[in-house]
Amino acid sequence: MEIKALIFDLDGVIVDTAKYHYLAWKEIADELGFFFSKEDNERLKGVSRMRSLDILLEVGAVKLDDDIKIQLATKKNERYVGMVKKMPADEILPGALSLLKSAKAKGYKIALGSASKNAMTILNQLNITDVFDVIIDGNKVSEAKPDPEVFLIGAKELNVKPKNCVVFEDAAAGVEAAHNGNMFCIGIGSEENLSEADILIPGFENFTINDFEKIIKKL
Ligand code: B16
Ligand code: MG
Repeated sequence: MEIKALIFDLDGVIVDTAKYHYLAWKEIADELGFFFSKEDNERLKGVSRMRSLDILLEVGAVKLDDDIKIQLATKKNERYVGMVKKMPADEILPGALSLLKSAKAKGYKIALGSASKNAMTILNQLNITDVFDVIIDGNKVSEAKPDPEVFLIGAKELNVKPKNCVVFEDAAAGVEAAHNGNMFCIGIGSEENLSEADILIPGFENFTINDFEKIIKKL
């Protein structure tokens, strides 16, 4: 199978923003009077902001009207963006920049496929906006992962067929989205929550473009 494009999720694949999401959501939970653990936070990975709030409220068994929920999500986002804007560029995950650059140098098209509406802020903060040929984020999609929309728009804008794309994802919903879009998916993380991924790697630290090509040669 000929692979022409690589589509990267952002949070958890290129940078660990989950810790900032956690701190910002935890403040909301604290204010509502319940404890929100790091384990609970795992459930928020890859899901949209409003769905994240629903999960948080479910954990605290709190029911709120929609207008209050929008206010809370806005408050959380302001705090989250405040933290992300202070994030140094070297928080990019080990090996990610080198993989992105070497893939581009070899002629692969590169896209971002993220649920985050703050993707541009994060990419600018990391100084890596220019590496991407196409950036699809939470502002450009109407359906959240596991719907394949974010990856299918990415493929379409790159002018590459879905079967010629490989997705890198750290969330189960994202792996499912890639498969729903008929794309091969490399999971970033552990077997525990990514058992559906076609191949699993712990991260990019010891993963080069040559390793990638060895994998796709077998497809
Ligand atoms: P925002 P990804 C996702 O990004 C995060 O994993 C998830 O935790 C977050 O709720 C979602 O973005 C929305 O983020 O509030 O910034 O729009 O993993 O798809 O890159
Ligand atoms: Mg992610």
